[in-house]
Amino acid sequence: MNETLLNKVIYQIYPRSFMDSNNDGIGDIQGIISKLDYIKTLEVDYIWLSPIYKSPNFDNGYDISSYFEINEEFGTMEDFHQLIEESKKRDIKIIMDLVINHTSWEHEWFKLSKDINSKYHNYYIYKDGINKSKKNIKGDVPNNWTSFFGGSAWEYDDITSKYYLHLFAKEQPDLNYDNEEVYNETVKVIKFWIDKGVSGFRCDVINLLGKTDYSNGKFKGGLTGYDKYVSTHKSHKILRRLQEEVFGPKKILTIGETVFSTVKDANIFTNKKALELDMIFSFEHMEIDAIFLKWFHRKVRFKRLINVLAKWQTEVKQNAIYFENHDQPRSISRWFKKYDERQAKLLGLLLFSLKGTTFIYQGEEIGMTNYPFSTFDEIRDIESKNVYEILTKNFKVPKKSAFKIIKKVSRDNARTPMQWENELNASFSGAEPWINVNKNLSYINVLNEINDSNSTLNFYKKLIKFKHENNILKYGDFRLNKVNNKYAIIERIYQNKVLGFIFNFTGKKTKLVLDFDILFTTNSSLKENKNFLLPYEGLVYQRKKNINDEI
Ligand code: TEU
Ligand code: CA
Repeated sequence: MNETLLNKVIYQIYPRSFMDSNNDGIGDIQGIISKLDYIKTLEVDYIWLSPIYKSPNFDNGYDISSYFEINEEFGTMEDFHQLIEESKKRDIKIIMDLVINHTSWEHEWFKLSKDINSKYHNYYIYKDGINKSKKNIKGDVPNNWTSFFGGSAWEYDDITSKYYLHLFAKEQPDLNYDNEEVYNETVKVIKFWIDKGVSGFRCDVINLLGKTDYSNGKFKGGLTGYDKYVSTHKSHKILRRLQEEVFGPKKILTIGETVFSTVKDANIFTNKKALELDMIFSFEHMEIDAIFLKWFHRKVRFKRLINVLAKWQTEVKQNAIYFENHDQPRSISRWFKKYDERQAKLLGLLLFSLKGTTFIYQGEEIGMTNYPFSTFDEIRDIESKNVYEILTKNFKVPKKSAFKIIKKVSRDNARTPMQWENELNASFSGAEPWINVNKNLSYINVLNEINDSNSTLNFYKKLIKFKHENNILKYGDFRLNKVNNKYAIIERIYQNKVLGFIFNFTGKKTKLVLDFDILFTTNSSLKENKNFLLPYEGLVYQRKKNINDEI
């Protein structure tokens, strides 16, 4: 366990949607710099930037066409240097997104790879169709693997007459880590950014790097072939090597995005004796509202959510705690229904009650919600578009129903512009933004909340401060004292002291019998001798002894 990380807070920025400095409707680096003072008021320790590298943006930067250049829309390398400098002045460290499972199909390597005699051909994964047919006939693909974005993971290439592998969009060909040269290129990329002053990397789908072999794979969670490429021994080996040779010596923080990982995997990735990654993002708590595939929703049960969180808390030593990021719908819309400030604070308290490094996604701290999409034209995300196409074309789902499925879960829900002020485009940009601003900007915005002492924003600031200062919150063991679909009591225990959190997930006032010291609640107007919980109220208490008492 890396104890220094246990009270750290990381703020994720999706640069495209954070702040636009030059009024072209797209967020950029100067925009981020202009908001560093705001971020400083949150007192977070790190900023994680979603990709800012050169990219044709099929997947908004997760398709990189040059690892050594800044996406022009976001600014220049100069701007990036300035960001590093200005962040340093404010004692905030920068974490970059490292996307090395795949490149863009516009990357120079991929272009050159089309020449089968070039060394770059072996940078990617080209295979013949099973019938070695030159045509992309249905069923002729090299194996049964499917893409995370729907459909086959293989795309036929006319120039080479072969198929290439893409676990994500066809515009994102997978790199071949059986080739030592690819590993070496990756090391160069990482070192380049470390030299620029970057303190850490959030490693995109990092447990998919090593593919065992290219035969047919098994089916799970909507994906075929997962057993051949999810958390394989090859991926573990590559990660241990990167840790030993690159990250470790420079004390670089690594957070792995590890799809389909189990608690067992997590303990392998973060095992101190053979360290691969400092911590990982797990997905299990993101699946509590899904039936089989994330597109098919089931009713949210808080008991299920808390139990999954509890499992990770008790079985994994080093956790990366998050409820939101650029891939997930907004938690408040997802786990509750309509926006309610009390619920935003309740979820904030739940997030901070957990042991580990806490991640906040831009806008989460002000309670931003899903976007009320009304037409398909408003959708920008490649995943949503691909899945819509598959649903309507392959499965003949009526357009209206397909849209209904997509709009709830679309990643675009998290990607609408940051709501700064109740002004044109939420003061994100003077021009029409690349994606619509949420209509609730008039009451959910930073400026409003700065001025309201009882706001979600001010509550988050309090939580971050609490996280930094309270040792029980930092070191304390996790214990689930009570849970059902209406309430939960989480306790953290350290040196015979107990810090407890009570959550009321219901809209009903509830009687409370508690004779411990109440530290604070989600409702700022706390009265002493509190003997009830308000609707959606969360409460923090502390007690000294009898740590085994039930409440
Ligand atoms: O995401 C990986 C991933 O598998 C999912 O989170 C994905 O977004 C989707 O939910 C699958 O149904 C990472 C990035 O966070 C994401 O933005 C990229 O699109 C993806 O990798 C490819 O680089
Ligand atoms: Ca801009």
